[in-house]
Amino acid sequence: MAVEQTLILIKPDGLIKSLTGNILSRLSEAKLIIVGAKMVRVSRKLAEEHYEHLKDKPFFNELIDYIMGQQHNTFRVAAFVYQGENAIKKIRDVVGDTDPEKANPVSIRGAYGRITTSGVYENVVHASSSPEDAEKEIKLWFKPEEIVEDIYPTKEVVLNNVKTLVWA
Ligand code: DAT
Ligand code: MG
Repeated sequence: MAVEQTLILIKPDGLIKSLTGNILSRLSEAKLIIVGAKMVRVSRKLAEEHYEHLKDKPFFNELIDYIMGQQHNTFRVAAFVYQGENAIKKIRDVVGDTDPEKANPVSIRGAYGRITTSGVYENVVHASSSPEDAEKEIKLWFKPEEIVEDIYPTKEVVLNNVKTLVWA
């Protein structure tokens, strides 16, 4: 089985419900290692790039507001990169179905998610769904120096006279 990386986000609803500890405990059941972790203030640009594949959906604008923290008045998201064999499926199994009502009740989304009256799935966490998505998402949310393993090729560029490592 291949060693994979996957991006996990604890969304604003997970943070205001004080679920960070519970979620990390549940994720530890997958027996993976954390290779990156930080708090992020999500810009509109980052949100729109992250959810680019959904830009034609009727719920897109609300989804962007949600991940930015507008709905919960808390402008932060916790971001993690987990690594290990079969990491993407192992994490998606613990996280549960996208729709909190369909998700297994013992999964993170089944236990803690809800559907708002306007129809947005507030499903507490994000988890990458394929190796291609994971690579795109990790490169979007993290700089190479913020990951403690060499996971993707990098290159050195000069920015404002300073040598900086970026994703190749
Ligand atoms: P996932 O987060 O399980 O990978 P996705 O990438 O299809 O699911 O969608 C991203 C987010 O968009 C999802 O976490 C919640 C929201 N969403 C998806 N489908 C939705 C729908 N039919 N109604 C409301 N929100 C939806
Ligand atoms: Mg997805």
